[in-house]
Amino acid sequence: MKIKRYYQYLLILLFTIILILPIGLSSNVILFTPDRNILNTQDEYIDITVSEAWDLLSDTSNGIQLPIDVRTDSEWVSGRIDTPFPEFPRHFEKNDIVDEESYQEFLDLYDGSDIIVYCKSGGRSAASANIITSRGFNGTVYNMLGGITDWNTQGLPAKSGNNKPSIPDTPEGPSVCNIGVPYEFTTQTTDPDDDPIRYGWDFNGDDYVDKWTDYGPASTQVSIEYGFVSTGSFEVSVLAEDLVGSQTTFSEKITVIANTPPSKPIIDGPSQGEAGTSYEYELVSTDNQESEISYFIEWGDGSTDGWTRTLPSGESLLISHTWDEKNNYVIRAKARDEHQGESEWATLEVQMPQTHAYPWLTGLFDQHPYLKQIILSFF
Ligand SMILES: [Ca+2]
Ligand SMILES: [Ca+2]
Ligand SMILES: [Ca+2]
Repeated sequence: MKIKRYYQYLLILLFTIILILPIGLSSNVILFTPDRNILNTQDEYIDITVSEAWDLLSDTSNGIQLPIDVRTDSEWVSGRIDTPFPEFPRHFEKNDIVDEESYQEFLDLYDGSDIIVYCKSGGRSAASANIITSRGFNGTVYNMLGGITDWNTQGLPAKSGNNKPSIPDTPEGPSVCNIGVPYEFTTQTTDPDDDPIRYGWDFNGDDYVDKWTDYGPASTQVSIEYGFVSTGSFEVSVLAEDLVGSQTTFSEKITVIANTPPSKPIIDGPSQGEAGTSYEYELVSTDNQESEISYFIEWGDGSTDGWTRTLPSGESLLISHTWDEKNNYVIRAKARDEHQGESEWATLEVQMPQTHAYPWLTGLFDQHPYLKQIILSFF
């Protein structure tokens, strides 16, 4: 009975803790900013001064905030705030935030981020912040009071006008790729304004960007991974775009062959025999690009013949080998096409249970294979 009561107390204690815990937590959830009396929740935005914005944007240890300029295109190009990477300014016009269709684009870019909207003097940014928060944005929304006008008055860093980045360096990357495998391509460029840059890659020579990198600092080597999905010969080039949206033309092109390696070879030949006797094996593989094929064979006894001469796709290679010691061996063979695409390894197990003691027997056995079976059965 005593033990039962002990458990009852324990249960009551547990329930009490479970009941009290959320009350304790919820008292921390509602945060007040006493000086401005604004609730810090996701359906309200927070007004901040330009120097508060600068403190947030010049320091990544207080989190990453993305400044978003909501003024018109021409205002944005003529001048903008200058904050260090990765908290550099982006442009998304207020009218495109109001429009429900283009607002989806805004969400694709910024939902889940903490953002600081700004405009010329704070009117359009407040309206934008209001719309963003009313539409269920994930992340904290700050509105920069006084806009870029206050920012400039306070002497905070800004940039005016814009110059195009330089055409990116000719891409560096492999000249042959096996399809379905990602390969790395790299380039870099400079920007006269030292703006953050993103790179648009064209992987099929049609002068349309197939893949963009994220924005990164200028004058830094940037790589991208790409795997070709079909075979053929492709021209690869790259362009650069700075944060203002100014684009270069495409770089010089490099040619990449997208290849498939030959099929895993078929090894055909005896799987039993005797040491000291030479046996002949037939190897065959095919290649989708009808490439000439070379073979590499390991005989399982530590010896190899290296890469063989090349043969047309689908044509058999005849090659023979003698194992000196009686043992079980695994023959391994792979095929390679003229683009250095290598197949998987094929294997064949061979048993050499007998030493070749009487050479004259070989000739006899060749003529009468059943004799060999009979004699071997005695051992
Ligand atoms: Ca920050
Ligand atoms: Ca620029
Ligand atoms: Ca393209």
